[in-house]
Amino acid sequence: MSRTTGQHTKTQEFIAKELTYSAHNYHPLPVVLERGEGVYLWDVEGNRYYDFLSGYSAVNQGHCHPKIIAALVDQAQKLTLTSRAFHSDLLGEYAQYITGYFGYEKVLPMNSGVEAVETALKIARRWGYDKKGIPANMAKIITVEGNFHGRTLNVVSFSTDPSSRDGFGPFMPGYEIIPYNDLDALAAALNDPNVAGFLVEPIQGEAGVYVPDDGYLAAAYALCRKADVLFIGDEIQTGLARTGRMLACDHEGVRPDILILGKALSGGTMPISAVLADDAVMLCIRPGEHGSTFGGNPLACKVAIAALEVLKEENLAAHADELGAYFRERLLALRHPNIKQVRGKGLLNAIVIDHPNPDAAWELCLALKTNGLLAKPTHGDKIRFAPPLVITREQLDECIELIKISLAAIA
Ligand code: IF1
Repeated sequence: MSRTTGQHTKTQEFIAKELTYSAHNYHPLPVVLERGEGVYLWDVEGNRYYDFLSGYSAVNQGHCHPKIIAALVDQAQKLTLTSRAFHSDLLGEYAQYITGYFGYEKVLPMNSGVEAVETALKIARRWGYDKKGIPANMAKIITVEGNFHGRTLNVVSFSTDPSSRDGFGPFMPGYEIIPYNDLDALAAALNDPNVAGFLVEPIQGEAGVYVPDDGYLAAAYALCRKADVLFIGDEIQTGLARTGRMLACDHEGVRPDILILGKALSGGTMPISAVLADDAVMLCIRPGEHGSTFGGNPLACKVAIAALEVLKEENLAAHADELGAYFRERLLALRHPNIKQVRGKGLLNAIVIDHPNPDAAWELCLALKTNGLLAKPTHGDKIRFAPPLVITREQLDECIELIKISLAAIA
């Protein structure tokens, strides 16, 4: 069955209804999905696709992973929410499990990724005042150009992406933006005694899978230690086995002072995020000073434990490491004139398109869709390739062929 839209009223009907009643805050590929299983998605026309976006790395375990869905369904029939006004029988169990899993003393459970980022920034500021002695309302956080940490007004206050930031002022003060992958700039910024934290993605996802130089994270961490500044690692997209280690920071042996997780923490079933830190940092937040209605709800606790168990049981970090290297090697071997660069770590990869047509990346994604693979451009000329980590070598080989024949469409 053909995958070209325009000839299918069902797809058009779904898109038209969405355009009529839903905000136009995205420009999706013209495909309407109704089912997912493992690495596959099916659209309303019955076409099957390889998912090479994985919900922006939220579906590392594969769509509708049986173990995660079983945990979800089981708990959903018992108790979904108590609020934190009362205790539940699962928060302590989950908190013990996830802190032991990553080696921290405490977890603060939240829901979306940006809520966890906001939480981490509040914790860092509070630590700055209570423990570092920064004067009231003077705490600064260092962030980097090309960052993406979510879409709240505070977080877009330090975005350098006009489409994330323009038109949403006035912005939150207290942020200094330095170049990414630039240790001299970080060292200079850390001279300010009012700096409480350094917020960074180990690999910049939205910027188009921008991998910093080897040693950058370890050197940045050392500079933060020396300046008594908290290293805040946003592993919402790079964490949970995506880059070939459980955390991207593990490639350099860096243990963030504050670790932020999200996305695949639920296996793509529901919003679950977490902030991890040791007592000296986390206990700066006292009862009643932070929270959220759904943060740490029993359904999320049960689902997150299952999602984390799957990562280890299926050895997904090592699998991503091995297949990611294979994938990049195969892409490079194409020696395609329109592929300027192949970059990434584990199964978080991207190609940079070199083509006179500014819409070439989008057109390539349309051709990929027609050929049965779903991916989306980021920032114009880059296409992120991030399949679920459960993909097999044989499936990857098939996807390389699909990419190859699709490249002919933009040649
Ligand atoms: C969109 C990007 C990816 C993230 C990192 C925090 C968050 C994200 C490193 C916030 C979220 C999502 C958001 C989604 C598209 C997607 C995205 F293109 F926006 F940048 F993955 F690269 N830190 N990323 O990647 O987590 O609140 O969304 O749960 O907003 O368009 P969230």
